[in-house]
Amino acid sequence: MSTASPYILYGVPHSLYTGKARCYLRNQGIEYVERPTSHPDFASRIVPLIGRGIIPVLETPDGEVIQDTIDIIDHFEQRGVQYPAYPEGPLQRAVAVIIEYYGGQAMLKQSMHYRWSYREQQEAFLHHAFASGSGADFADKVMGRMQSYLPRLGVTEQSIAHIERSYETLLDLLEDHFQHWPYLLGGRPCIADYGLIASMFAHLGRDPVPAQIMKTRAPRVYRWVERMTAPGLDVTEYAGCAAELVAGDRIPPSLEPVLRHIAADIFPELTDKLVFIDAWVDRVQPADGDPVTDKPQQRQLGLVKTHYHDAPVEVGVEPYLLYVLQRAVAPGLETGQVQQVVAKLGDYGLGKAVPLGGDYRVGRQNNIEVWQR
Ligand SMILES: N[C@@H](CCC(=O)N[C@@H](CS)C(=O)NCC(=O)O)C(=O)O
Repeated sequence: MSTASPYILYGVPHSLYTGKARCYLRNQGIEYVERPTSHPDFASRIVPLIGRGIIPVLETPDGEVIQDTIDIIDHFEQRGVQYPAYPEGPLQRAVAVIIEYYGGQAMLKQSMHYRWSYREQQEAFLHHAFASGSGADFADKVMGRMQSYLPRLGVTEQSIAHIERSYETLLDLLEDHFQHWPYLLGGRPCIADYGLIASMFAHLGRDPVPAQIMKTRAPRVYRWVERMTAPGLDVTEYAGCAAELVAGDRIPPSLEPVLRHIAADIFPELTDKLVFIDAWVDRVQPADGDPVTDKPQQRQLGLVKTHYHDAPVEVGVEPYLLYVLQRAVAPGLETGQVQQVVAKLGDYGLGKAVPLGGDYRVGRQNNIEVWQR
């Protein structure tokens, strides 16, 4: 047993983003302890440091406090890990980051819909989860707030049928993929798996209604969820599969339909959001280092009218999406290589998922998203 103080992960079992960080820690074999948000240190010490009530938060043995799943993962990537999360091949990297965006941002439609539109059927399960963190009275308040987010995520009467069809299609396509590979890009997890697991564990793989659909419709997908939450690589049924990504920067053929499905799901909404952010920056002209919103707990710049499949929706625009997607282009790639990657993404309808150009980026300072000019 090691005596050094381990990493501390503040989070809760039913939190989408805590799941992403937890899977990473477990898959990499990093020693950590998890503390719930009800731990006295969270309110007294961590929240004041982070500047907003948000999870997960990682505290390192040196006392550094890090919020955001990307920054948590990058903290370990920079120090070297057993299974590096970012593919070295530029196409695989771009695909992986786009899948990360899909699982962690775009799929909030699916995950929040199944969690809150079926609240009645899941009340005991959800109430238990939310009360464990914050007590019964507070649980009702938090649950009401979470449920109130649905319209701004694009979950409406008109879009719900599309959201459910999308979840079922994704399950069918992934079920086929996992016949061939234990992870999205081959024999070990990468940032694509950590992004997709965000929605696929805490909400869709765990809440009673969507988990039942997953288990009955797509057993191999459920096994991947189990695999992602297990320590190390849990790949017993893939004997002979090396713990490597597919060689030669290739995309596994069984993943290609998944990528086309993602394209059909994220456009035109993503483009409309990017245009909205461009226009906002043009109008407001934020300075380098300015926080992206006035208040740290506020995530959205405004609402944009767009479509989810053929349903009209009006959705909140989070600059954070740029923080995620800007990473699709590997650092140091030359223009020609970037163009090649974008052209190949175009084969899947994903060419416009990589935000290029513009005289600004979204970075992070002191655990808050800021504009970079
Ligand atoms: N970009 C953040 C998102 C974290 C996040 O949204 N966490 C949720 C729980 S899963 C939260 O703390 N929400 C608090 C709230 O909305 O009030 C990350 O990747 O860590």
